[in-house]
Amino acid sequence: MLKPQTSATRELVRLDGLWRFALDSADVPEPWAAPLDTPLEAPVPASYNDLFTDPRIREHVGWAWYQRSVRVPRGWAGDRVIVRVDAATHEGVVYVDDVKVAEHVGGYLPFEADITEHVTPGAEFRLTIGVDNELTMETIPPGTIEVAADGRRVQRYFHDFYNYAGLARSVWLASRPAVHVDDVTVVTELEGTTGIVRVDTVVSADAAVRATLRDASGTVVGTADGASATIRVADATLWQPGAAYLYQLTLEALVDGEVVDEYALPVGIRTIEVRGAEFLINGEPFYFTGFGKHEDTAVRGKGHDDAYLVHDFQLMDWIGANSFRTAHYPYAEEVMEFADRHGIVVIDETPAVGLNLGLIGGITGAPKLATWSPGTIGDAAQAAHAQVLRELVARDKNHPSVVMWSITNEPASNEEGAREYFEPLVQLTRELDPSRPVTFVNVMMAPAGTDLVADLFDVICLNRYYGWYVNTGDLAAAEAGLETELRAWESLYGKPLIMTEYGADTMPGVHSVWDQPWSEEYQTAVLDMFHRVHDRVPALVGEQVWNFADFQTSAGIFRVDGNKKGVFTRDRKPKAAAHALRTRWTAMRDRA
Ligand code: BDP
Repeated sequence: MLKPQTSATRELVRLDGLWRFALDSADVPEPWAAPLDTPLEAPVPASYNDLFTDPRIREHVGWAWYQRSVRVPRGWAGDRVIVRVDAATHEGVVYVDDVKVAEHVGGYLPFEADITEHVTPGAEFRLTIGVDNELTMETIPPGTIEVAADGRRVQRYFHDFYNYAGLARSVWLASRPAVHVDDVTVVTELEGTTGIVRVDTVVSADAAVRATLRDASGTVVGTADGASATIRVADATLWQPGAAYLYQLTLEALVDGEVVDEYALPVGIRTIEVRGAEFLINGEPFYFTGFGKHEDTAVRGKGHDDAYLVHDFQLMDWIGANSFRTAHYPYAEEVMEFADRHGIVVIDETPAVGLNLGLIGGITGAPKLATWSPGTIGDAAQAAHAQVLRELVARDKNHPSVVMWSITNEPASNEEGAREYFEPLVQLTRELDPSRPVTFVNVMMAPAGTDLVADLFDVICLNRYYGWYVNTGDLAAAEAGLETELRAWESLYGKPLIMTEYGADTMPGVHSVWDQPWSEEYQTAVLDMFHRVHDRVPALVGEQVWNFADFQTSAGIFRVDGNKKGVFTRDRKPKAAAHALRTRWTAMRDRA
């Protein structure tokens, strides 16, 4: 599904702003059927949880309703009218007046509906969007719902970030010609200095296709006719990490020689290859520096915000980072486009996090459950996971910044059944996109030798907490343990390894001359210890610190108003470790 845009043949209205808002209630069985009778208004885009002071809203489990009236521009007569929801977490339903027009499961990917038959150009309609935040053993990510003694439903989940819900990204009203460009897949290759741009276009009906490629100054560098086209660009300027260059591809659908639709797409010419234990971008070994991030800010929750987008990328540039992972779900498309324009490399991750039921054991006394079984993560979750992969690749396949798919974070890859679960999903990812490597993020409890799936992947990502969850405060033991483990991965697989998480919770302002957990000095010392080991292990081709910034989690005694492993605070102030990272990474950047 293509992102809506304005073009010579398309128009777009952003429906962001304040919407009427109400939690689902037995008193109003059909909230879409009339104007919502509610004192509450909620901004779109934003998660709703932290907006209101009422704890029943913050901890609500189930449906919530957003509603506003929308006028269809009168000039849209003759065109199709589309409603597009960039994300509804975790399930969405859309009504136009009394008619249900769309349903979608999966909280971090877009969906749309053609509402032409239900609206009139020039007239208003009532747009109601329901969002359901429930996580079950059939959803990705998974969760369970418990009923408390007082009858309240309580959502439990196995991942370490708050279950923010709502309309956290934009909602759009779009026009599109009846005969239109429906999809396009762009793959680039290099022959010497010539860029090869392969363009596969899908049109909605019988129409001819014309593709035109322009350079950044607008000069036409190639054209091609047909749904399957190849454009050769002599002396191509490459899309490079830290030096983005984008061509502009314009696709036209033609009927009887007349242009009926136009759709434009930025194109970065670059190649990705895994060779032995190296990760190559444009044929050159690439070393990832940067972070696992989150979409997380105060008040907005996971609500997309262009100011934070710009500021976060500024801080990543300041610190010398060249990459990030979209931990632990697909991010807003604005983020991906920004990375395209600014040459930041992205590991694009699905929301398949928390597929590891053993992790809920420990001192809570909860029984350890088998992760891969019919009653836990079974066929239904696997089908949901496959659907998320289809939608993620469909959405993000044309971003030059995306260099690899991460299909899951920290699954129970050491438990029986893991291979049966993952093998078809890896296969599916390769079919959906043969042009990019596929990875998964391995958890510390499944080291080389006990992990059952790592050989299925091109690159092995590791989250390791030596010096924090193990060898706490003992960095000598931590250093030895880390090196032994990395050497084992290196010799067993001979594939590139990336340290996708390492770090330590840190309260800004806590200081110590000793190796004292939670102090700013200790966070720096843990990172320094990892870096000494990274520099000794050739197969290690990247380091992404956990996390870019502090972020909110569910309530728990291991967290202090959220996870404090940020190198920046939640409001983006640097902790001491930020300066140490800056010294290392800017020096690496200057050498590259
Ligand atoms: C890893 C998870 C990440 C957590 C982190 C932590 O991948 O989501 O936030 O550990 O404990 O297990 O800080």
